[in-house]
Amino acid sequence: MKHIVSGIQPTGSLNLGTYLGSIKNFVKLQDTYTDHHFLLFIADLHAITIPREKAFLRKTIKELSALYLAAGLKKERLSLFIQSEIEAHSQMAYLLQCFTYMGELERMTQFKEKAQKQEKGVTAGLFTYPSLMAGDILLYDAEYVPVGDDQKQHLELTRDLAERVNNRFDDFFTVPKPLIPEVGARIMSLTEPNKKMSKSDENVKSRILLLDDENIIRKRIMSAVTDSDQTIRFDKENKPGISNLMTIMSAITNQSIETIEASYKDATYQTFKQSVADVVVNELAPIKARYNALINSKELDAFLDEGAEYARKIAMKKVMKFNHKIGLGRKRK
Ligand code: ATP
Ligand code: LTN
Repeated sequence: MKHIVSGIQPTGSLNLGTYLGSIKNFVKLQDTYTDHHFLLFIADLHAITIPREKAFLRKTIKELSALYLAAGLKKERLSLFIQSEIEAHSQMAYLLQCFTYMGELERMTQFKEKAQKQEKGVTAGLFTYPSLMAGDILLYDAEYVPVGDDQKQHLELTRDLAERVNNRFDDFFTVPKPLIPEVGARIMSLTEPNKKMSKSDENVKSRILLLDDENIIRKRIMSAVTDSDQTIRFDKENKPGISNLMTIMSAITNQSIETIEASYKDATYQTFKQSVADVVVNELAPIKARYNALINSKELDAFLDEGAEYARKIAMKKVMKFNHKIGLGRKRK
């Protein structure tokens, strides 16, 4: 079975950026890659590379699992699981660290950015994070890995690691390809449209959370930072705020940017923002309803158990094979 693999960190309440760049994209990809099985997981091992409160982690892991399932993915071609429940992820991370060069990790922009933001000590886990991520992907011989723009560099490292291992130990890993959406790969902050919309931004007005109330969603969009030019035109450089709202509309409705530009040629910013708000509210309402039904249900736990079982079988086999391949343990007759 061919696999598509991706993960999201339980580091905060899910926002529109992560939803459009990631989860909604999975929904679309399931219709395109109909002969692939999707392995999607909550990357909790990644989340602890920066200190987090225990209660916060527990809550966020659960919320995120429910949201994944509420987003409309086809369950028959999906295994949803929690990364730490599959021991092979930690094992593979260690093995791959022994194939990763310090220089490679030092070049990672995400590490540099996150290390800079850390007030207290920067953990070794944050530094070796890309090896853990490479393991997540290589364990399942993923053919494709859908991610947002910011994960490109990690994907390149994963490919390099796979090729390095393949050159030494005849083709052992599938070299994965990134799948970066054309529209929605980077949804920007509503208050500072040159920065990505992020769950960790201190300013709550910068984002829309999937479970926000309708009036909050409308308020955030109506007060999104734009420019004074009053024409609805896509120009990321000079009109980042309006371009971002157009991207949001396009990612939800599947209309092209050109179509949106044409439809709102004579509209005011006020009217356009109202339409964007309508589109977002309509998109999120059914997700929220399904989420509320799922969050405390047995169905969610059962689905996560099933997902873990499927993933564990594949991952354990692969990591044992890798141990063996590189000469660890005893040779079995
Ligand atoms: P944050 O920086 O917001 O705390 P993160 O970058 O650690 O979060 P994850 O939740 O791990 O985000 O990201 C899950 C997926 O969503 C990744 O593939 C990432 O590229 C994508 N993603 C995150 N934010 C955005 C965004 N604003 N626009 C598009 N895609 C995004
Ligand atoms: N590093 C990613 C989350 C992540 C991931 C993965 C994505 C962890 N492991 C494997 C794709 C495949 C992030 O921060 N967005």
